[in-house]
Amino acid sequence: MKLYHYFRSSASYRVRIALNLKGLAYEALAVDLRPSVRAQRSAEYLAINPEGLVPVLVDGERVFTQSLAIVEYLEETHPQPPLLPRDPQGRARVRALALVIACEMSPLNNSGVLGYLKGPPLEADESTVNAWYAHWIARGFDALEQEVAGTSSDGRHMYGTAVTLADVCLVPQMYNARRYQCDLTPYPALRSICAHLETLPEFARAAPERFARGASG
Ligand SMILES: N[C@@H](CCC(=O)N[C@@H](CS)C(=O)NCC(=O)O)C(=O)O
Repeated sequence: MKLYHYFRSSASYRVRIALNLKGLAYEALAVDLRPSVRAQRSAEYLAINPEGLVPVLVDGERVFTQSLAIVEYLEETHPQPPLLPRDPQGRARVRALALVIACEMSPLNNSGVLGYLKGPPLEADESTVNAWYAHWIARGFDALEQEVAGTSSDGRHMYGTAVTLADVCLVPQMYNARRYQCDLTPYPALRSICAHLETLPEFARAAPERFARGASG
């Protein structure tokens, strides 16, 4: 398999974690999202993904876009270890936790949105952009901190006692929140879940630092 990704992209980070959890080898192909490069808008890349976004997973002749669709594709084609509970209620709960991050937080703070805030016609200054970022992080994490009190069974996972799709989404979002220096002190439960997950080799091997420009991968 091939993964088009960017080291700091949280959506790419999710897929890297899922590939590792499923024990799948992949070739990582960097798409440079830096504003000075914008490789995601090149004709070559748009021919692969007209959405102009990373990640993209290529499995044989098939091209898959959208990180959660990719993770669910991996779940269906490689069911072990499962990233969703067996029962429909549990599956709905885990998907809801994941979607708080993937739909309510991440899309408001992704590089394209932040770039639009900074550029014409809005031209928001750095403190305004940071306030925007922190607002959406707080709104999502406030909710999740309360929700995991009812869904985590061990204080080490978002749901139950095993890694799920919700955990795959949490770690990249926490990474980004730390990068933007958001105040995470109100979220002790999320921080302790994240600290545990980051000790797992499948998460550690997916970390942005492993793929930063100049890193060996
Ligand atoms: N909903 C998409 C979001 C993908 C996304 O926003 N990717 C960002 C990086 S995290 C990107 O490619 N940004 C480039 C751009 O907006 O031009 C997913 O989950 O895959």
